Amino acid sequence: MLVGVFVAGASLGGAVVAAPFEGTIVFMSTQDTGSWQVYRSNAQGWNVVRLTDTSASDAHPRISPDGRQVVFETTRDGRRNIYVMNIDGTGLRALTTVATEDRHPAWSPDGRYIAFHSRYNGHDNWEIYTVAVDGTQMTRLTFSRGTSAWPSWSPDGRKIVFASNRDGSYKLYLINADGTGEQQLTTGGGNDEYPVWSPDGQKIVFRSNRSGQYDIWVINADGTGLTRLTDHPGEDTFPAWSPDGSKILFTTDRDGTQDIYMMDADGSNQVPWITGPAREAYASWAP
Ligand SMILES: [Ca+2]
Repeated sequence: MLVGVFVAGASLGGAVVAAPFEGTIVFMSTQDTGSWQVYRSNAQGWNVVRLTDTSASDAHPRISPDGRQVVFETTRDGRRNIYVMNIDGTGLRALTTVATEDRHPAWSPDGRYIAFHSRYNGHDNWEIYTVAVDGTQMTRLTFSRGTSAWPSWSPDGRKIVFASNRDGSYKLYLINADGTGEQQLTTGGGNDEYPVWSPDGQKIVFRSNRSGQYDIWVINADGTGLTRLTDHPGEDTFPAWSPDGSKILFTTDRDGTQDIYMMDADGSNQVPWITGPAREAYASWAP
């Protein structure tokens, strides 16, 4: 297990440690093997434990809504496939097979399904799919001429937000979880990517370079209220909500190598949360 060089942000900068945050964070880091592996910490960013140990890339983990499982993508079978494991790293099992290439899994709010983007062998077109957590019921949701990627479920389970470059640059789109009712959410210049739906269903946080640099932005789920949350020449990416929606974790290289930061949901109080000399990225947080 990990001998940590990670530093928890709440102790940096002489900041007073606030009341403890509750829950569990999972993220990915290159610290131990040089390739992405999956890690777990408490919500303070402390007690870091490595959950995977392969020569492959185990990337883009997301913790289940009940905090008991982790889904991630792995190259351990040669191509990228979706795997699920228990929160302690046991019970590892594949959801998808080497016939496809599958990335960026996301849990449905009831924990029964995984959305991800995939391309079949020989196809260069990424589309949004869902699959039940037992590996059955694989369903293709999108049929566009461009890439559709990075799905995230609404908390009521009815819709999925994703990004697509079907009209040139990446914009956010909504689709019903059964594949009907597709509609475009964002417009304008630049790329809008990595959307994540807020726990209260009202907002979608994402990264965008519409200002000329990659920052974290948020928009209401009805398409109003587009707001920039970060403004830094470094690359801010991979936003994720705290379970109560009051905080946002994100990944940034503003200090040199990728680290995980936390901020209030309005963009204030940006502080390092999980840092280290290697790359730490793609946090998600469950109760
Ligand atoms: Ca780092």
